[in-house]
Amino acid sequence: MMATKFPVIPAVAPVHQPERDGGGSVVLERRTQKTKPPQMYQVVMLNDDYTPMEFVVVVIQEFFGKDLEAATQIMLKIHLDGKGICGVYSRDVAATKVDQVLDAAAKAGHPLKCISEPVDF
Ligand code: TYC
Repeated sequence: MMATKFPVIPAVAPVHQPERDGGGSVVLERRTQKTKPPQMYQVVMLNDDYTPMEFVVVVIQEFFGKDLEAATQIMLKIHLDGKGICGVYSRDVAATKVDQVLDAAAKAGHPLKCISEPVDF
């Protein structure tokens, strides 16, 4: 006996098919980017009239990983402009750097201050 020629209809239709671009390639669906890079924080050191320059240079070397020359340049910028950026970090690391600087300054009896703030503040 001959098979009947009824069209075969799938019981469940596919929900999504990748689009074809006509050239034999599969075009993946474009999705909008959902993740942003994390906000970064800059540690800003403030000038004062009392903290010795040498102490500031040592602190910048010790806590911000700068060599003597780079630390001296940052210190002089702070001295001349009133403030300067010592480094840029994730929020937690920046907060730890601020704590370390304030702690070292307080222990040495200097009024040196620094803050962290979002980059593009
Ligand atoms: N202005 C200070 C002085 O003349 C030096 C200094 C530099 C202090 C940078 C703080 O963040 C500072 N001794």
